[in-house]
Amino acid sequence: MTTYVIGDLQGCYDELQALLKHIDYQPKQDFLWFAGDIVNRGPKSLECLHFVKQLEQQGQAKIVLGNHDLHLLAAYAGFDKFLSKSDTLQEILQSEEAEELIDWLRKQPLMVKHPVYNTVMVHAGIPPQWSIKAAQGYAKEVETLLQSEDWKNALVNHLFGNQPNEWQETLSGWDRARYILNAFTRMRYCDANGALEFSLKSAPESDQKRQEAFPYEPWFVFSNRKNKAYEIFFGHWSTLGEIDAYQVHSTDTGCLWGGKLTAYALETKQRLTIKCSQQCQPKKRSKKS
Ligand SMILES: [Mn+2]
Repeated sequence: MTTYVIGDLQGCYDELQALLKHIDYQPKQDFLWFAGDIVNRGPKSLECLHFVKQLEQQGQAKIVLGNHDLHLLAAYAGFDKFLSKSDTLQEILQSEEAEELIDWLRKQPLMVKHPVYNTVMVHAGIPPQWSIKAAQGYAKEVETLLQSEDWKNALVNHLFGNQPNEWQETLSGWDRARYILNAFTRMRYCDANGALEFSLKSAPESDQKRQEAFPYEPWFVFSNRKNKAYEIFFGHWSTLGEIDAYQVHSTDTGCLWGGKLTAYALETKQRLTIKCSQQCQPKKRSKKS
């Protein structure tokens, strides 16, 4: 039995099937963790969402919500003004299954913890000042909002936005929820206190770039990080490359952009990848997300 953590699919269904074949996936024995961003930009979001939902409902997979998954929920809830030309969500929104898919999706967690290992998965990251125990509680606060009857109002009117970008335990109401959701699903760079920086997207591949970004650093590099006792798996950062250091593991290896799709085997600590075809790339190649 192997547990594989699979990086951002973003509608790359054929690549997912090729990856599962490559790793000799055994549906009755193996368990899959999906790091979020199941949908959008790629050509087969409906197939990806349907496939992952089915596995999750059969108890063979877990997923965490990514920013693109939340974007789909918002689009369904009537947030049309945020639908852009690069979105490929119409097929889901117009599908007969839409209501069922959306109702399942909004009940998925922001963080998953392994039942045995000290291992967790989130879409983007966990701020340095949060312990894993605290993070679990914060995740639950926002999951409760998304699972409530009033979820459409929460998403459309309150949960999107870049502020506040700094965390204080005393934050309350929608401000508190917004920071929590942004940290779990959108964070790349922050400062030592967890102040989020949203405009930086590239990888800090050189010392010069790191200096330019100061005081912001990739969320996982801070030496005083309070969640280091756990291995953290995350996606979201397609330009970062393969990181297995700092007790974190990146899984978004840019399949959507013609890079690779990753499955990381928890038990053997092996990274398994396939090269992705040009087919999954968005037609009009715009900025990476
Ligand atoms: Mn993402």
